[in-house]
Amino acid sequence: MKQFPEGFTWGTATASYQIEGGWNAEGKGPSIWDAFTQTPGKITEGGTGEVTCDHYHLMEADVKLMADMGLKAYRFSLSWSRIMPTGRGGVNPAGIAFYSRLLDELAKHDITPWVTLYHWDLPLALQLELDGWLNPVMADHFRDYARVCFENFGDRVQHWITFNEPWVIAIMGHNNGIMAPGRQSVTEPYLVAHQLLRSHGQAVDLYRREFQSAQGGQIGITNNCDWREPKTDSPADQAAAQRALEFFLGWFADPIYLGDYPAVMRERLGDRLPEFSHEDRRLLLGSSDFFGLNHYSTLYAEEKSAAEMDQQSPYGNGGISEDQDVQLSMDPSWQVTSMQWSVVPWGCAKLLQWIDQRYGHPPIVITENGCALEDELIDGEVHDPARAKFITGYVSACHDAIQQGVDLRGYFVWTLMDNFEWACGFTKRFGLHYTDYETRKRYPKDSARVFAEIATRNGVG
Ligand code: GBH
Repeated sequence: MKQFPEGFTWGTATASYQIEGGWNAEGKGPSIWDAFTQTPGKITEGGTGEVTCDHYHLMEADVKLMADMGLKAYRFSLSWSRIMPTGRGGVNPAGIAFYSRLLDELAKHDITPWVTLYHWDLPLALQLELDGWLNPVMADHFRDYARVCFENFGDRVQHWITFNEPWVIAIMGHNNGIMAPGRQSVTEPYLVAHQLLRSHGQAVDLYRREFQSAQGGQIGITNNCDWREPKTDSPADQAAAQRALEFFLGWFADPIYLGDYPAVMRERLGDRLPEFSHEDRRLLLGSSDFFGLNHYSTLYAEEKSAAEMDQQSPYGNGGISEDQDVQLSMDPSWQVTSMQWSVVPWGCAKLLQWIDQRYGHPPIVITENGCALEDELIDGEVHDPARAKFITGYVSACHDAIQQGVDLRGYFVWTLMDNFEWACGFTKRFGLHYTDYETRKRYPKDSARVFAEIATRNGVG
């Protein structure tokens, strides 16, 4: 039996647009995801987040699910346009009241909240009026929104996350356009990433100057990264894998831990990569109290020029591949999930090591890990043995990394319940609870039991 360090955090995670529903309830303004899902052809089978798990109306029951599993930590995100309907100016009292009730409910069940300020659902007004994250003024608006959150919720929140996965916002929102706001450009991703980093810096600076000493919490950012394994041991492939990781995670983590974008990005992108002002750099350096990591998958990386690259390769997810000269691929022996992401637990251990070494042994928290697989509902229970195996495999890899000296502090499984999976709509099943969207009922899964057992064995609950 593997034992984790005392105080290790075990939790589940969700995001506002994926579970809340209540898309226009009680004064909520529209977000870019409300607009995107209503655009024909963007979402598989035309799904939207209008109702999804109806968490906005079933919140108490959902918190009870967590309590029944013995979970002690819950990561969720705030919907900016529920709190500020047009993103700036007026506050919606019903939005504040909702999250306030959620926090009280969690406290009642002794569940520690981890609160993400932004998980992709930008108030639509800010996109229409300001071009969203392309506009440098967004850092001011994000800071003002963060202030509203710290003021109203900070007395009950000890763990803040500014952004979830800026890489997805930049690449999937502004390069391949699969996600809202659906833009397709090779210059915008680098501009957007820059404004996201600046906005993060502003919010952290505000928290530290005006709230941290009184409220005593921690604040950080969550980045996503899949592992890149050199396809062969040739120096060229090793360099390609390293370059791919720097373009993926280094893009966002280097400015925070090392003070600037990776040199390899500067060399290859030239003017397309913005420069930080002296002030931005000062605010960014050291601006994360923990290293938030979402990790799902692994791919091989090999050196290939843009001209030689297989343009049909489905793995466009490594960033803008022409900028990297890296071809991604999969080993035929690897298992894949329903979303075609590979299941490679050792990739998780290797990535944790890479972060540990590059960023000087930071405290790391895995804020998401999980898988989409088909489940079977029999007699009111969901059978998902493959997911239970996935969770056991990745948690073991985390344990290996800790044995090797990595300072891993927590693990959040994605997700608490099946939900709206962005561009994939409702077709994929991820989490701990199967959701029947017709009856809005949730059913327990095998994997939920396995996860709860691991947590309980480690002294939680
Ligand atoms: C997370 O992002 C999101 O934070 C969450 O909202 C979402 O529900 C969850 O994932 C599940 O999708 O095709 O092999 O190249 C995950 C970010 C980026 C991870 C793309 C996997 C592609 C793997 N993902 N990456 S591959």
